[in-house]
This record gives sequence, structure tokens and C-alpha cells, in this order.
Amino acid sequence: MLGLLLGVGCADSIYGTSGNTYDDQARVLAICGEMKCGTSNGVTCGTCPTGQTYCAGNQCADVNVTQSMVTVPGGTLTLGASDQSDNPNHSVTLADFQMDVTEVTVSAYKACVDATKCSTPGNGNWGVSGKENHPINTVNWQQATDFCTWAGKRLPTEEEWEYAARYDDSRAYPWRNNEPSATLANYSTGGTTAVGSFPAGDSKLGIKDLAGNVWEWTSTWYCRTAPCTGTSAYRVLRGGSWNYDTSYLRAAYRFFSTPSYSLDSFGFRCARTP
Ligand SMILES: [Ca+2]
Repeated sequence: MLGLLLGVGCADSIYGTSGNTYDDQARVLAICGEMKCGTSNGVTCGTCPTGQTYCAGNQCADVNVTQSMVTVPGGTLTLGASDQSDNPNHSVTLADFQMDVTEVTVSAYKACVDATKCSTPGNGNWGVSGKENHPINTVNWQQATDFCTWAGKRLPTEEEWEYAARYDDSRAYPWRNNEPSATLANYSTGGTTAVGSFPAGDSKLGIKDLAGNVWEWTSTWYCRTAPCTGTSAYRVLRGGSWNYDTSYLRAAYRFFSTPSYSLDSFGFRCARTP
């Protein structure tokens, strides 16, 4: 197909602006591949339709789901902890991946509900005036998965989550090794806070609220000893939350739940393979 298109018209028009529709299409196909939007080698790879003016990962998305991501460099890192029976020290090697800088907010989740791609969450921050920039909570695993899929992303694996939080020195907490305090994370408080309210507790890569605020669903099935493969009855959550104490904030701590269950301390963020 591509070869046929490239064969149509004058060769020099492929890289020019002759207006030859066939050649232009071929050029875009050759350079852009599956990209729906964004630019590649100076070529505009598509224009998103009305209502999807945000280009997320070179795929079109609703403008309201704009969430900054950071690239987590791949490499080898020691995860787990010697005193964590279900997560003993072990080495992982991961390729580059991307993580949302913040937990998914109420306003971002609302865009997915409005688009009829996500179901309404349970009682919590949903629909509460003034909490639009708080994390969406009281969501189950499927709701978290549906949102990430809609946004052109996916849930992180638990290894990716821990790797991002402990990058690049296997630190105990996202901010390194000093004990948690009220300026570093939201824990043992009365409720969620707006995402990114504890910049002193950011990870080395600037990822916010990995410790505290809301627990974060991962794509990994819980098993008794990490690293896990296969399936089970539970999915892993990470990071502690506003209504749990400091012991749950450690990046090596594993929590788990029946996927259909939701609490007002359960939220998520999304990841993506570049
Ligand atoms: Ca969190």
C-alpha cells in the first residue's frame, strides 16, 4: 500500500508541498506511523477531533485529562526490604517507562465519566465542590483501569511503581530515607489533599504523592512473595494514604485488595510505555 502510494506522482513532491494528496498521505504514513497527533521530523501527524484537543502520547485525548508524565529511566534497582516478608530484597531490571506526575484528579476522572468511558465512583471526593484537584477516590481496580485505557495509558505494575518511588538509589521513601513528617506526605490526617501539596516529599524524578494521600492501584496480582507473576484474588496497591500511619508509607510496603472493592483511600495514577 505504502509503496503504491509513493509511486504516485512526482518524486520530488513527496518532500515538497505540491498538494499531491497521495504523496502527502504516503509521507505522513511513512513518518508518523500510528501517531494520531503531534509532530515527527517536522511533519504534523494529524489533528485531533473537536473535544480531543490534547495530544497524549501521540494519541488524541480529552483536554481535561491533561496530566504531566515523567520518563523513568530504565535500569536495574534493588526493590523490597529485608524486614518485609512479602517483599524481600530483590533486583529488578526495567525498560524506560512513563508515570503520571500526580495521582489522577477528580476533574480528570470526570472527563472520562462525561465521555461515558468511566463509571461513577463511590462516595468520596466525587462531586464535592472545591475538591476538583484532589485525587479521585473510592474507585475500584476496573474503574482505575478504564480511566487509564481511555487516556491512552495503563496502570503501572507494582514493580514500576516501587522502582519510580525508589529511583535511583533504592531509597526507603520517595524523598529518600528520613522518617515521614507532616511536610513530606499526607498520612494520619482527616482526608485527602489537593495533588502535589507536599513538594518536599516528591520523588527524585519529581513524582508527587507517591507516599500518602491515596493508595494507588497497580496492574499486578498480589502474591505472597514479590516479585509476582500469574493471577490471584487480589490486586496490589501501593503508597499508604491519608488515613493510614507512617508504617504504610514505605515504598516497599505492599497492600492488596479484591479488585471490585473500593475505599475512600483508594485512588491511582497511570503509566505508559514510551
Ligand atoms: Ca499516593
